[in-house]
Amino acid sequence: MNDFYGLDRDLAPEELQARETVRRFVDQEVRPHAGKWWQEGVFPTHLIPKLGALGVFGPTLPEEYGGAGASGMAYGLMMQELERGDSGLRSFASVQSGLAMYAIYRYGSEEQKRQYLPQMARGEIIGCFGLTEPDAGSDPGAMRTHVERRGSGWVLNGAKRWITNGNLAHIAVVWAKDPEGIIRGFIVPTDTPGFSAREIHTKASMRMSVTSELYFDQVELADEALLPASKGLGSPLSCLTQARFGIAFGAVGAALDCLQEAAEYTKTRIAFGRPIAATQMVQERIVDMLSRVVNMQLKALQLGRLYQAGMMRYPQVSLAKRDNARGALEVARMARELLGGNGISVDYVPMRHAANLETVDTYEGTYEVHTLIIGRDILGENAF
Ligand code: TGC
Ligand code: FAD
Repeated sequence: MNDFYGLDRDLAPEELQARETVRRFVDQEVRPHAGKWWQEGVFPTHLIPKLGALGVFGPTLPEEYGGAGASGMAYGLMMQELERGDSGLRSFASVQSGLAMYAIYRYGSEEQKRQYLPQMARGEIIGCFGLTEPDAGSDPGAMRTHVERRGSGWVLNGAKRWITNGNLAHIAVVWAKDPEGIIRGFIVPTDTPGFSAREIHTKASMRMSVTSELYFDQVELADEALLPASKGLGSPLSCLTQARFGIAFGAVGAALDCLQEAAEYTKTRIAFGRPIAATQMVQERIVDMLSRVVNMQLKALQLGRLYQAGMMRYPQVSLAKRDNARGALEVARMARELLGGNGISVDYVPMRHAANLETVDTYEGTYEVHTLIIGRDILGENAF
């Protein structure tokens, strides 16, 4: 059922190996505890060095920067397995790899890359990525956070909201407008005077993930904090493309976990003297879930191929992120229903995944934002 269309045949041995290694880790170290951690609202920080050793942080980067030179497909499959455990776990890795590390790799100086990336790959330095603000989410170009010149350095003022890993991070990659109104990226060590982070504790979704508000009050930065190659909104948006790619795969993992549990449950749950799996309506529901999963797998796989061929365009990533996040949410809701009353308990996986997927459907560009990115691409009209 996990591979109904035989798609594993298209994967290279090292990609299958990467997936199996992370799958085993998630089965042993995450799934038995995920409901408890989620309910308690804690992120399992003790797993961070192990995740580093598994190679899930920056796997596609060259070895000199701590990566493994892995394929995009291997990266995607690792994200799939992490999200089978919990979206919060995948989110941690997405932000570390696709957002913070990628921003430094793509826009940083050689010194910045050597200073941060190998330690980030090992999980010794944790990063977050501050783009969204209280009044600028879908439209990040409207951000207010800004820098001014002071001597040879910079002074940063403003605030960010909904920042994953904010209270865990040693460094924040912060996007701010320079005196000319151009968006630039800065590496801000979180122990810099004037930086503060406040964790958001009211979430009914992504409870296993740390989400924070960041405040910058006259934060003085050396010129070396600037990511020198960053210039304009396209810089942070290019990082989002990397993370959205991982989400397209991750959503498959959450959906597979729900499908698997629902199928098992319906085979053993007896009502009216027979397993509910032996009723036509339940079978239709399970097949509808499988059909969505296969659609999601096909999109992720083709996106992986485009990534490897260097042909991936960001509207293509938008379609996969949009449809796979929404597809997984629908699968999780259907699974929840099939488990009846048990479906609302964190003793089972669907409700936790469904609640998490509400965030996945929203962050990294909402369903509507991606619809408009794709619409603009194919119709040539900007409808934002
Ligand atoms: P627009 O004119 O579209 O773009 C400005 C420049 O950027 C280029 N560009 C991209 N480049 C690479 N990748 C992308 N995805 C890109 N999207 C746009 C574009 O070609 C242009 O380049 P140039 O050279 O012509 O200047 O700017 P706009 O202001 O119209 O943007 C609109 C929009 C909606 C596309 C964009 O702002 C957007 O994507 N909004 C959604 C914001 C978002 O996704 N935020 C996510 C924050 S991070 C997060 O949620 C992390 S969650 C944790 C986790 O991942 O687990
Ligand atoms: P808004 O932009 O206010 O949107 C509200 C509604 O209006 C949405 O339904 C949207 O689709 C709709 N809308 C907006 N514009 C249009 C339009 N033109 N046409 C039609 N509909 C429209 N951000 C980071 O920078 N870093 C992070 O690490 C990070 N982690 C996150 C973790 C969590 C748990 C959450 C919930 C969010 C996180 N985010 C992060 C922020 C996330 O990216 C934003 O929440 C998201 O981009 C949406 O922005 P918003 O919340 O301001 O909603």
